[in-house]
Amino acid sequence: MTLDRTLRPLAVLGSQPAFAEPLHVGRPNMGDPVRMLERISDVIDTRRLTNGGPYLEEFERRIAALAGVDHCVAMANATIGLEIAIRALGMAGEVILPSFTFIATAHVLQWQGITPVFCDIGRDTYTIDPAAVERLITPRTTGIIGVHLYGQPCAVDRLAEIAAEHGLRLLFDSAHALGCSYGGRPVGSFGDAEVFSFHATKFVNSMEGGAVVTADANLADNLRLMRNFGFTFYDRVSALGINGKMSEMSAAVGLTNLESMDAFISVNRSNYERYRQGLEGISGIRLVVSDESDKRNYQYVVIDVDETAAGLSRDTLQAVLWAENVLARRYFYPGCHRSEPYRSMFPTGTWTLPETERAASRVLSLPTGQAVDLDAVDTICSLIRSAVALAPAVRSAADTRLYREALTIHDASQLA
Ligand code: T4K
Repeated sequence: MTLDRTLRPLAVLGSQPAFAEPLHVGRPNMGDPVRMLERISDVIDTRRLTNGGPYLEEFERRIAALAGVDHCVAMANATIGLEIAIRALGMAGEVILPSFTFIATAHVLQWQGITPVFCDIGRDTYTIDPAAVERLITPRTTGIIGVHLYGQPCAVDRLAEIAAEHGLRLLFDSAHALGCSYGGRPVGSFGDAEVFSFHATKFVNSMEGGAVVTADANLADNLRLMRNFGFTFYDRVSALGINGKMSEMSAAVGLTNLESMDAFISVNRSNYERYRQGLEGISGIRLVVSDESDKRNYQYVVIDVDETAAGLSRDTLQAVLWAENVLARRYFYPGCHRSEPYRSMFPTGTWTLPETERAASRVLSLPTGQAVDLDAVDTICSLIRSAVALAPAVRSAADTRLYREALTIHDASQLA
């Protein structure tokens, strides 16, 4: 394949946007529509809507098998899954987690009165730095939450050693890492438990949904109890619980989408490869490469923008793309520690997170998945190539009305 390296006119410089309709990061993938409708219609016919049911049970069996563990407890979403897992594991006091993650990873602690202790990430891995974890352990620490960011597993072995040495619980936020593996072992089989997300924006979705997977039978029993108000029988409540249940409709959708998981990965991988080729040689633009020695789902295509080498900042590049209707996202800017309530709770200088700050100012997620074809990827790459080639003009357009309009087309606050 010969790549088209010709430059494109840019909307921020007065041309028409390259795409008439927005291209999103997180547009849902959908499995076989016939199977999907059959199952949805079955849910309606049987009137088995929630509180357990055949689709939920089958979904749990399939996810447990994928994760290589005996137990899967499906949840309404990953956020409630994390909350319930944290409580079931008895975490309290302080828990160490990366700041460079989606805000839910921090909120699930704070929501339960547990102090989140923000840890830095590795420069190349974007995942929690085990050496930094060790420095943050205090007598109040009860656990560590690692996040397999962008589907790249954390240093699970080292984290397990640290957890064992200090008697800490180890939980993984695996929202991005379904179908990935580490050292040949599936993600889902590490730590005390792991939590998947099946939110609409995840590459396998159940519309809203999550699941806690674990090898520990007692923990699984506890998770099931907590997920359903603590009920052990019709009118017998045996423990404190909440409502974390996944509905049958979600399970039916999740199950159908799961059947297309390999097809979704294959689309993601083709897009990722095409981005890799199309972005090659653009000064200051580096594709965050998936470590392919293990299984990956290629759900996130992320670039790192070196402002000095590219001649334009990550935020300027994002504005250029938004003006073209390419809604690239800054996952995960600005880092949890710079978001409320944490920004106000902790005085400036509490955290030393140089790699987090660096990553948060440089990364940009690009659209992929079923809704993005290779031609669209080619166009996006050529827009990025053109923005870098025309960087002086793009920068000087930054003060013009056109440019400001580009910033406000969608949600200016996203770009603040
Ligand atoms: N831990 C980590 C590391 C996570 O990334 C997440 C969630 C969680 C925990 C918690 O998992 P859940 O409790 O959600 O199961 C989105 C998602 O809401 C969130 O689930 C996800 N991470 C995060 C990375 O992204 P937003 O606010 O950035 O998404 P939003 O609504 O802007 O959607 C992105 C784009 O996707 C939209 O511009 C349009 C498109 N879209 C979205 C939805 C929901 C559609 O085309 N259809 C849709 O139904 O948070």
